[in-house]
Amino acid sequence: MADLPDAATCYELLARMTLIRRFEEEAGRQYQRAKAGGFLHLGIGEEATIVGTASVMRKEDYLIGTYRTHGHAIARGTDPKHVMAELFGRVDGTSGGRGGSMHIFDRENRFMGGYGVVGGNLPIAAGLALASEYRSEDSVTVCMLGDGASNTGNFGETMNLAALWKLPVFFLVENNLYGMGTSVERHSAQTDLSKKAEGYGIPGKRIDGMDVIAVREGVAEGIRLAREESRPTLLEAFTYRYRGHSAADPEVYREREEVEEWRAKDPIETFAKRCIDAGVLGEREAQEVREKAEQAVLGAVEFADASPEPPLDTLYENLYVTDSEGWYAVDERSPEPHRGEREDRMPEAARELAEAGAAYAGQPEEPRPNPATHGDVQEGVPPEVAAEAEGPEADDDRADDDEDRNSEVAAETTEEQEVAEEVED
Ligand SMILES: Cc1ncc(C[n+]2csc(CCOP(=O)(O)OP(=O)(O)O)c2C)c(N)n1
Ligand SMILES: [Mg+2]
Repeated sequence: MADLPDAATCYELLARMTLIRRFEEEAGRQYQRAKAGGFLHLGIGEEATIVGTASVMRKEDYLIGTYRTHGHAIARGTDPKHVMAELFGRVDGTSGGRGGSMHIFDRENRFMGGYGVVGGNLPIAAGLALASEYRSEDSVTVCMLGDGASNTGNFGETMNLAALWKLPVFFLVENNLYGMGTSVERHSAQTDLSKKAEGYGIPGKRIDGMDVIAVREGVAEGIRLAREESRPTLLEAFTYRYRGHSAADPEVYREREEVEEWRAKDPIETFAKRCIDAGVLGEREAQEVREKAEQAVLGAVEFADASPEPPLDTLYENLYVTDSEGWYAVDERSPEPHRGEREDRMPEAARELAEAGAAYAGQPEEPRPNPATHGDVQEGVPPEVAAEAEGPEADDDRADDDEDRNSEVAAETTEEQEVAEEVED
């Protein structure tokens, strides 16, 4: 067993794990009270893997995770108040209340999310690492993924490029033995997940993910290899979630005894006991850590409760569509399509539409213009800005143009429909 670090580090590790545990218990409670909406995935039991990893990262390193990442953000330094506000869907949330539990994000602390698509964070991790290299930055990207995510196509593709391009990235599989209700034996042909990336050139090892010190040691070495030698590696950390996959899991796939067996290895209790037995921490400090966590979490709930809901007329902010021509703010906010970067110049119509309660309220029935081929995307100037410059007559011309454009689109669509009907016949 690896040696304990100094007393201050032990205190911080215990405090951070305790805070995350208490935060998640409270998040579960608030979810039951319908304060938090959407889905809620708790990582209670997995704190040593999370905290051990974050504790050996530098400030400039990136961490990217899955949808079970309240603790990851807190471990990275995000104030629990902002994580709780995100769960409550409030403006002071880490994503302005737009993302909820699965999309915690904190650019400042380099916690890069928060992804609902299993394995979706892997290529992004490779991209972050590539960006660091491209900019000659010394930062490493730590990518955490579940056992289930190791079965996705993204896993193989990312491992291949990470090895091929020698990216400064490190992978940590949080193997909690299940992907939803399916055990590793039933979802992966190769059950030793540390071997799963070997064929791509990424060697792996297995560690005890319930032991915060073992996690620190393993991850520190992985980060060192990534930073100093540009060698991506993988660790498989064995851990366990005491709660169901999400808040709506009847847990018919595992026995109560199994959960109890893992609870006996609780990462927080075992670490606290070890520190006390070794004389590194006292009972008083262990108690202090619990009290501080309690205060912080109650403060977070109070803060989240007091934070306002996002205003109605911001409903369409930060929503974009992309196509081969570029990216655009959703054009339902006003009759004209707009480039995404001109979103702040949206006309008053946005508020009126939002208040009317429907995205298409007040919109003509006929097919809407395509942002890629019509509107300010082509003109290069938002209509309201162009109108100001050109004067009121120009506005009338534009209205005529719009009419022609709409009838052209309508005609095209009718032709398309006719062809489709013929094919069906
Ligand atoms: C691409 C994709 N497929 C399926 C799902 C549905 N899904 C959500 S969570 C999950 C299990 C993932 O398990 P694992 O990677 O082990 O993570 P854990 O939940 O155990 O932390 C699945 C299949 C999804 N979100 N995305
Ligand atoms: Mg899992």
